[in-house]
Amino acid sequence: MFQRFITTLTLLLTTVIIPFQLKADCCCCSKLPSRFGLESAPPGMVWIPGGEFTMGSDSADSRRDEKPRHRVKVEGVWMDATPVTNRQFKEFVDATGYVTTAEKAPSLDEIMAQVPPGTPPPPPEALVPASLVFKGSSGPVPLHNHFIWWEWKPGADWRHPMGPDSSIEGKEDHPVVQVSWYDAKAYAEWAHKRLPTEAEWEFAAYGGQNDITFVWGNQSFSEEEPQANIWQGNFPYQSTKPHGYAGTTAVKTFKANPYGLYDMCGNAWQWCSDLYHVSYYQQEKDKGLSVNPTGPLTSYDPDEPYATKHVHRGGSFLCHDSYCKGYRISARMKTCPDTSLNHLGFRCVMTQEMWQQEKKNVQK
Ligand SMILES: [Cu+2]
Repeated sequence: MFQRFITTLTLLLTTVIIPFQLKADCCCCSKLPSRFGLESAPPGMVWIPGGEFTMGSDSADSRRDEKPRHRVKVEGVWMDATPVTNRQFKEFVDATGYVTTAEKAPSLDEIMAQVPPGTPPPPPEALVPASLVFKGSSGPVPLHNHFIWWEWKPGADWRHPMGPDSSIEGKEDHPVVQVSWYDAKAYAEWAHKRLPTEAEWEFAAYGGQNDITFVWGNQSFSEEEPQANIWQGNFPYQSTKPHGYAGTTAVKTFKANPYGLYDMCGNAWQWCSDLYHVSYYQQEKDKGLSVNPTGPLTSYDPDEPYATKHVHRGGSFLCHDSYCKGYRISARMKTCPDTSLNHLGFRCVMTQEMWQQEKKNVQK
């Protein structure tokens, strides 16, 4: 159940990574009364018209999983104009008492039932609520091992994104981070929305201009006049940004794309509903035009072949050209659904049908 422990186990035991089957723990019920009034658009959401586009990239920067480019058609959908903020997530937690994955201690039995016989148990101090926090490095490091700059930190959660001594005070309008895929999904259900599919997300990020590399166009990132909150300086040890490398910025700090979407690039990664499979795009291309794709049926990441992962998109304040260039529109990233990190959040979508239903509920 606790995929996030793959990381811990990898760190602590340097052991074999094993598959965990994950169950969604849903806290919500879709038959709640409408949370909306009679507005003509769902509050805080913008209409993404839908259409046909070319998904993926075969540019020199693109990775294996972005290829091949293939044709996709998506239906129009309402999308949150910004990532879900700390303020919004708090409303959800206050209303439901929801406890996020990072706030729950994993059980030793659950872990041991899922590791190969003979695997030594993790030390008891690892079996506490904890999450992954970026710690950087003190100097240049090889960029192929991300365990160097991430730390499993007890007490890190959405209210304490960098660990127990940190807080979100003054960050009410920052994207919520340290939320697992399950947490994001639970929020979406409570809000009568859902997570976007990867195709919906990418279509929306283009803002109607399918031939661009970055949300702002084709010009490279400018350190002098930054177009988004990504890493500036030398990754992962030296940030030249005035606010240091510690984090997120308030949503809407940078310009919206033509659809009115903010933070589709940098700041915090955003969970999508799809599972991750490295050859998914090839499967999609083989099918011909793909209509409203919802992702592969199984997950496969060659980096961690036994892990089940979901996709997230958009890049974060940690993205840099020297490492991932993950802030390109077509860039894909993947994480286990019960893992949370201090650079990973989400936004939601709502179909026209869901919105019509909300309005009917109000009229009743
Ligand atoms: Cu990145």
